[in-house]
Amino acid sequence: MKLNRVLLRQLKTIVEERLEFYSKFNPSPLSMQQFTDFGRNASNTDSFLFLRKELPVRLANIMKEFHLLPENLLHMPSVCAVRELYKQSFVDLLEYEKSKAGDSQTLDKFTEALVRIRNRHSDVVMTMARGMLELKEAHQVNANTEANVQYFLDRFYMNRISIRMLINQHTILFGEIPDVPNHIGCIDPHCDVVRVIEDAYSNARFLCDQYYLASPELKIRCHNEWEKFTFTVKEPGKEVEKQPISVVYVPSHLYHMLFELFKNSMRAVVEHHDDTSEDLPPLEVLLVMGQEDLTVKLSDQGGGIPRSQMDLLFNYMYSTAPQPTTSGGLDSPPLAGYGYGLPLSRLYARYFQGDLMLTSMEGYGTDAMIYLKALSSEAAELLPVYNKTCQRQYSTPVQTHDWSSQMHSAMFIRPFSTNSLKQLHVAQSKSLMASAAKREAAA
Ligand code: P4A
Repeated sequence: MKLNRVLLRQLKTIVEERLEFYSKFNPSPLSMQQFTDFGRNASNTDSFLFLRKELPVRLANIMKEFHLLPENLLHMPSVCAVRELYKQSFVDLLEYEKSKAGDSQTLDKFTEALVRIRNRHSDVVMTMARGMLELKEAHQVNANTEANVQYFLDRFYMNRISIRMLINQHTILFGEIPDVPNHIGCIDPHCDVVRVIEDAYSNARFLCDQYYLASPELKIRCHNEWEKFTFTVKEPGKEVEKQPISVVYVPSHLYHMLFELFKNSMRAVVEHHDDTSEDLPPLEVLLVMGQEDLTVKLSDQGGGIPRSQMDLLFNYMYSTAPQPTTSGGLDSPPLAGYGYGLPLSRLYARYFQGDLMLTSMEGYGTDAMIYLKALSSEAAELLPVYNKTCQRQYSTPVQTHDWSSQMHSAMFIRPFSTNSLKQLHVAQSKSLMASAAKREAAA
């Protein structure tokens, strides 16, 4: 017995042993408030000491979870490539396990290593999407595999969002790039929500105009329930200057969600009204600050989608369509990206305990809701944990037959072609964001 264990131990490489070790820890979620407190007070060394443990823990937790995926998916070249990246980054971080913390050379090297890791992983979403394509081409994908992939990718991308958040905070606070004034790392403690809405709208509108030669207007309404609770003395007859609705948040995350929703709404509206010369019905945003939630509702009259097809919009397997071979031609729809806009946007919302939901009325239009926590102390990271409960998820079959049904599951029938889901330019969004940033810097 004892000999056996010794042999086993020797067979394992050091990396596998460390992976095992770190995967046994739960990730430590931070709240938005902790991020800002930490960002204001912590030293480079404090941050180093936290991250040299927390990053390996988060990496190890998701690397272990890869093993629960169906065997045939694990053999896809793109999935193998991604796992190699993760292993490499994990090894890179092991170098700092025992290094002396106060040493400024170590701190600089650590920050550089984080930048390298961030760059190494920049294409992971695309590579994993390619892995899904490889799987679809090589194998028949059944409902269980599809459900496992959905479950895994939500957790995998959430883990990735969280790791990038930690790396961004550290490198912005302690690296070479100058900080944005009044921001704490990538967090804006007074993120002006209307500004982000207008920014996302105008960039989506630019793409829409370019592609469809038309775009719907935007109407924004705000309601600040909080104003009732702030005891400012209002002099009669005098205009009380309203504070813009703001929240402690990562503006780029909010932008990402809104940009995605605006593109979808614009597309639906323009395509639904393309046979008439009537004015397009405007998009309507209602922004409400409550005591617990900050809610953004985006309503369009784009014709809506049937209830049965709602889940497909968030389905990774379904949204992964092969790139049309004609792409790049003048008449072809703009590069579709991989169509992960909605599921990823929902993860961004959920990451800090918010959510993103769609409700549609087929024949009329769609309402999209973004919920954010109004209080930074309640906006804690939502992180996947590798444990028994999660392991059970992968082995539980999706279909339980305790309700009568003629169809097995609407989810796994493909009622409309993926080609009908043309998307607006995702590829251009990066350059747009870059030019928006430049404009902001120049202003
Ligand atoms: N109706 N409503 C929406 C779409 C259609 C819609 C749609 C045909 C479907 C796919 C798509 C973009 C739009 C909407 C707002 C949304 C989501 C869907 O937020 O009006 O591309 C994937």
